[in-house]
Amino acid sequence: MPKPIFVLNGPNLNLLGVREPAIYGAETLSDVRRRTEARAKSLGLDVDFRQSNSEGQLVDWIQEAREKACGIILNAGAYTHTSVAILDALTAAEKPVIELHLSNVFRREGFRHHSYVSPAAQGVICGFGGKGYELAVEAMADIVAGRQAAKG
Ligand code: CA2
Repeated sequence: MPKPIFVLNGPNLNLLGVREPAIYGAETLSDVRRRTEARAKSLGLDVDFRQSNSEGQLVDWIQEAREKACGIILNAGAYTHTSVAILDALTAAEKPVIELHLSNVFRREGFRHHSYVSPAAQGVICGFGGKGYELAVEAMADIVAGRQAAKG
């Protein structure tokens, strides 16, 4: 088994399924975790799924990924739109990164259209709710196996 994919979730995502189902869906973060783990297992991969409301904790986990992960799937939540620290950590990690959002951020407020994460990411998935986590695992499986189709 290769190193796990770190699936990192940022602030307020622990509220999934509890508030604002019209935007983020009815699934809880535990539901999303289960479907992510199942998809990874079906592809022969392992995931390490985490959530924190703290920017520094996310930076620490991204640093940890440099040694312990084969890649990083990151839903940085609102830090996506504010955090140079997370961008710097992702760049330093030298691992494949997929940026992920439940909602289609481009259909929402203008301040969500800019991402500090995107320059460090191989690709971005948004707008597919919890299904996006499965899509991200599939894409990461291809990247890790050297099968990725496009290079940006
Ligand atoms: O669509 C996404 O996944 C976001 O990363 C979610 C962030 C938002 O700031 C980004 O622009 C897009 C917010 C996560 C908050 O999650 C909640 C879930 C349920 C209830 C309230 C907040």
